[in-house]
Amino acid sequence: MKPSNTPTNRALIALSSLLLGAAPASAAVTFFNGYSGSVSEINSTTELAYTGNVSSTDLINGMTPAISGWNTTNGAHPNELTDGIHGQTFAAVGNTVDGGWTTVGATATYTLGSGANGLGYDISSIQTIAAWINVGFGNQAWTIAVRTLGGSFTDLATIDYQPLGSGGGATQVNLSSLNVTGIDAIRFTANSVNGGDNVGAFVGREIDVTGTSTVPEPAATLLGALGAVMLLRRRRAAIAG
Ligand SMILES: [Ca+2]
Ligand SMILES: [Ca+2]
Repeated sequence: MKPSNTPTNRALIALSSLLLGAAPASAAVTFFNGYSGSVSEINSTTELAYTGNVSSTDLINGMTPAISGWNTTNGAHPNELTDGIHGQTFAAVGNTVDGGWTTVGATATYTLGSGANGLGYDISSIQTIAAWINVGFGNQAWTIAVRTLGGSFTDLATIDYQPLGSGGGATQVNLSSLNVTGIDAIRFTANSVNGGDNVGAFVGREIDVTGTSTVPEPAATLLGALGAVMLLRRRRAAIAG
């Protein structure tokens, strides 16, 4: 946990924000079901500020998610969330929405499969970027759920980051040092932003999920090896005796 995200610091930040009348500087992130991690966030009034932060090599890059509820007006599509680029401003690309335009409750589910070791995947970090030129569409709020291999979806965390108010700009939230292991799918559900104005929607530009195939627990492997050594010793002792 970074010092800036301690409960005390968060409380102080929230208090100073209230006193100054400014938008909250911190993303509100809540972890569920024993999951934990570190949280950091940045925001800018410049729509394309985080163009260079997008990954094109993360675990879900290039994936086509199972989707429900998205707004696909003006070329918007949730596939933009995993295309490896941030996307341009509306007017620069023929009045096209170069991102995933949410509705409240819209979902994108990425199926990872069982991985190289048949044990699913460990997820170490998640980065979400939202951006738009105005109307608070650069704010973001998500519920993230993961499915353990052979199990069902359980909530990992909720993100609520709305520092832009009804203005333009970009937000980026990073969850890191996550203790997610053995999952075969991850689901993002869009929640309401902007106090419900603009139908509670925002424009996600990219979701990057970093992880690796789950490997067997080193402790279990070590215990297995120790057990084999003990067994050998007993057999040798029995033969010698
Ligand atoms: Ca994108
Ligand atoms: Ca990506």
